[in-house]
Amino acid sequence: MQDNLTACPLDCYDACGIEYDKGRLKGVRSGLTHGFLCQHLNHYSKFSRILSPRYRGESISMDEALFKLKGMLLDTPKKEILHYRSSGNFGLMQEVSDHFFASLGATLTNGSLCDGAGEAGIVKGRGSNKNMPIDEMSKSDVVIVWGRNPHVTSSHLLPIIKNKKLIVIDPIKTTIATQADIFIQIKPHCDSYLAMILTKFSFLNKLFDEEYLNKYASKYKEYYQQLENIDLLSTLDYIGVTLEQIENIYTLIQSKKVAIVTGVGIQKYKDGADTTHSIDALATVLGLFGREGCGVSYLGNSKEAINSPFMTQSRRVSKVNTPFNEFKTVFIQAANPLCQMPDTHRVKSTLSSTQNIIYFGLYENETSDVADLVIPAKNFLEKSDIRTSYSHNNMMMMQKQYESEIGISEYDLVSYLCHAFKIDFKDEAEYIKHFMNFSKINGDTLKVSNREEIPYTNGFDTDDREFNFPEKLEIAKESKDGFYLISCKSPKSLNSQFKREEFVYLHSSHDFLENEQVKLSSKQGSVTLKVKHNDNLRRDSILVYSGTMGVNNLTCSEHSSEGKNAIYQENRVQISKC
Ligand SMILES: Nc1nc2c(c(=O)[nH]1)N[C@H]1C(S)=C(S)[C@@H](COP(=O)(O)OP(=O)(O)OC[C@H]3O[C@@H](n4cnc5c(=O)[nH]c(N)nc54)[C@H](O)[C@@H]3O)O[C@H]1N2
Ligand SMILES: Nc1nc2c(c(=O)[nH]1)N[C@H]1C(S)=C(S)[C@@H](COP(=O)(O)OP(=O)(O)OC[C@H]3O[C@@H](n4cnc5c(=O)[nH]c(N)nc54)[C@H](O)[C@@H]3O)O[C@H]1N2
Ligand code: SF4
Ligand SMILES: [Mo]
Repeated sequence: MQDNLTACPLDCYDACGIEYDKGRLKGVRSGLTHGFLCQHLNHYSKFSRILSPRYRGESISMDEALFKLKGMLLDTPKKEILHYRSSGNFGLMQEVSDHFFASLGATLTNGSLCDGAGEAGIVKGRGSNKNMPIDEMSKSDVVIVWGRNPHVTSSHLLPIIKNKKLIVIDPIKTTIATQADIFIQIKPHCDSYLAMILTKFSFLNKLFDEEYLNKYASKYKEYYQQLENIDLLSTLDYIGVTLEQIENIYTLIQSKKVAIVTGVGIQKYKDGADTTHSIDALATVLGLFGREGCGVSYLGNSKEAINSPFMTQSRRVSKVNTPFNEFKTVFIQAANPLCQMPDTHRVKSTLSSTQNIIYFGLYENETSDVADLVIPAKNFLEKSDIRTSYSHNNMMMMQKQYESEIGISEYDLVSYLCHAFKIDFKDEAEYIKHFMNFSKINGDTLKVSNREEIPYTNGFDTDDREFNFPEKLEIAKESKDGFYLISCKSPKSLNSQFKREEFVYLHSSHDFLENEQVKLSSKQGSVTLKVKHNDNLRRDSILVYSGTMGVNNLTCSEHSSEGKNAIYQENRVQISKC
């Protein structure tokens, strides 16, 4: 492998391969990267980063910072130490800090700010979450983009789905929606109803493979019976979809290879698991699993079929409603909880009663602002790592490109701590080799071994290899007041990294002027933002991007009913003039 090759570290579906060329980053020509990167990596060196450690506002040396960190940990009872790590860098070696903190007897986190509700719904039906890899979509005829915004969050999907027939289902007329053969501008939070109606329509019109269903989903008749209780026309009217659109969908997909591409947008609700479960039920009835060019592509488990070499057993608290106040020392790595966790007011107040907040990251933000000890990390070009993706099966070496005086790598920081606390620890190369052992060479790419290229070819991963259909279906017509809050990803930022958004977007027909300051309020709290008009939105929805300062004042820290996930779009929002 050439020394100048590495991979993008960011929490992103694409996991691009990168060539480092005298200070410039270029997307590799081969494979899924197609020779281009997104704007975050094209401008990577322009974003100012934290250059030196500091303690309570004073700049200190790295040696002093490590010594302070050791002192804070020594002075804290083990059960009052919390390790809070998020996904600022997706390298597998980032988990090395879990090894230290778990071995020490500290508390780690579980639950998810991202895809957990959707995953729970998938596991309920299929028994596991094995993803249709995006390369498989080159064989599809029709792609249904259901709550994913590929021009922003997964642009390397675009060359693969170019020239395919497209159906887009999204409350916002996204760029991909403008290119679609059929676009359904669905009412937010209504996707499971649409999935049920589409499934009912398949049954009514005998558009299913009886032999396949008898073998792998034999309870389909019971499911159909339940769907019979759902009134087609009133439900369509409620969700903002016409019968003609449903018929057009079937005209387009009949006898075709169909891929459904979903994202996190559909599951940021209390019942988020029900949505992915209903979409999977539709995919099962249409016979999309285990067939070439067909399937459902969500966020797979990037660590599927890979064992961790690190100690990971520990007491855990939720990442969604973390009780920071129960801890004396909180070590925050690759995360900005003061912006990205739900219910910012709760996060702020519980964090304020801890004694030591340590922030270990690349950029200044709300969390580095309140930290007692700030330790800059090395960026991905300055350290060695290896990564996998949640949308394809490649494993990618992240080779160190140059030495730098700035920051410390996760490995070196943990090496110092393990040494100080006499915890077993191996050479960096040994850990990387451990991960490499879960790969195989396939042409010129390294792939994770033991993953099915076409998942569920021989049935599902449930006990009887059959799909479990949803039970107790109901259409809960909400009559909550206020706007639906859409809080999805911005092209300018990666959550709160890079260039951050500062507006609320809403339809111009409302009584608010462009650039006018408005107060948004929910039952959790409020935030004041400037208005930007966007007529690609429905009139009943407003959009505040992830990473906007104060957006999570509006959201609640309840868990989804299944999957222990944050539910960023559950609360309704009122708007008033300031
Ligand atoms: N540029 C950029 N790229 C990113 C990120 C970023 O912050 N910026 N973040 C990364 C991360 S952490 C993740 S998890 C992925 C997520 O990437 P995506 O899965 O694409 O997630 P979102 O952008 O949150 O939402 C996708 C779409 O869902 C739609 N949506 C919202 N609510 C609903 C609904 O009720 N029903 C339907 N059908 N659609 C709905 C939104 O309008 C949006 O178009 O992106 C990654 N890539
Ligand atoms: N309102 C709303 N809130 C959301 C979302 C939403 O769509 N809307 N999305 C949710 C989702 S899907 C996610 S995944 C979460 C993401 O939440 P976070 O993971 O907290 O996201 P970021 O804001 O990207 O913060 C990542 C941090 O990692 C640090 N970092 C980057 N590289 C490295 C490194 O190599 N080493 C170390 N030590 N640090 C590094 C950077 O300094 C940055 O501050 O946010 C969630 N919050
Ligand atoms: S598209 Fe995603 S993986 Fe590719 S360079 Fe951008 S952030 Fe990195
Ligand atoms: Mo995410």
